[in-house]
Amino acid sequence: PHNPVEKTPVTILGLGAMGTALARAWLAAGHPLTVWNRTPARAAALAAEGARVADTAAEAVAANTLTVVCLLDDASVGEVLAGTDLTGRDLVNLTTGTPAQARARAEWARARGARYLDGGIMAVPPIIGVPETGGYVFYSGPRELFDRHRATLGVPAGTTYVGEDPGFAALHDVALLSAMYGMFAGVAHAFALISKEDIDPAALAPLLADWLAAMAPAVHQTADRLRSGDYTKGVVSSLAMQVAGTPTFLSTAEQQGVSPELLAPYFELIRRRLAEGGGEEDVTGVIDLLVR
Ligand code: FVH
Repeated sequence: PHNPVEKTPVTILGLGAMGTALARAWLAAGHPLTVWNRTPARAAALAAEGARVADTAAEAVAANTLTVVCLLDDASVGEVLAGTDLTGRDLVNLTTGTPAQARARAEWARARGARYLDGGIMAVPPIIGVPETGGYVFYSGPRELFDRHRATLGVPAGTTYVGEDPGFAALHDVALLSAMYGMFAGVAHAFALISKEDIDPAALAPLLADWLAAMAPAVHQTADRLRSGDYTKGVVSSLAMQVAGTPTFLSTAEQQGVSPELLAPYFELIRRRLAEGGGEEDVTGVIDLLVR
């Protein structure tokens, strides 16, 4: 068995932008590293930095107990691992996918004698290995397996364990990124509104950023209302008031020559909730309308 005072050897399959950043972080921290990539040229720089380059994925997996996979998508994971012997291996899959893909991949790995953790990376390559940037990875799967590799997995980025269900890391990843896209949509609309005016986007930017940061804690109230089932609890801005304000937003968009296509679907949902009697609630009831 591996001496615990030594750094755990790691195998990485996939040397794209993210796999290479992960590899560099482990190399820099002194972990013996074996790498493999479909296009071998991408391994050359890492070899010069001390990584051992395997000729095949099977050879790379055989080299170490811990294998980290960071490939394009779930289909490429299936292709790459198809010819490998996973018996007794600890497989950590950081490839982005759906919760269903993660659950199926966990079962697939278990059937081949491997132990499996799934991960969802909340970071971009330049902040991997730079702890103060706050990048982290969601992990799900067996708690004992996560605890065993926690120190090693914590080298490139922070770690947040979200449960035994192997699909939960992907679900948390997609949930946070979905919220991010909603924010990007609002930001796009805001910049579009000022685009034909003598307003410097750089002057609006800090106002927008501060406003979004001030609004962000509202997610805790939403969680509180969802848990209690009382969507009227502590409501300051009622749904009725908010729906009454929607013509102002739509008219302003029209006056500024801006399409309402990003805002309109949300307004449609809050109007529906109002029509169903949710006027004294806040906007939490929209969640019930979304869940099929
Ligand atoms: N880069 C980012 O900003 C995001 C941040 C959050 C997490 N994602 C996910 O990380 C996975 C890898 O992303 P990446 O940035 O490393 O992606 P690429 O640079 O495009 O590299 C893709 C690697 O996958 C290999 N590959 C693709 N298809 C196959 C295949 N059929 N068989 C074997 N390998 C394959 C590719 O190999 P090659 O093209 O160099 O031969 C790269 O190693 C991803 O899930 C993101 O969603 C990154």
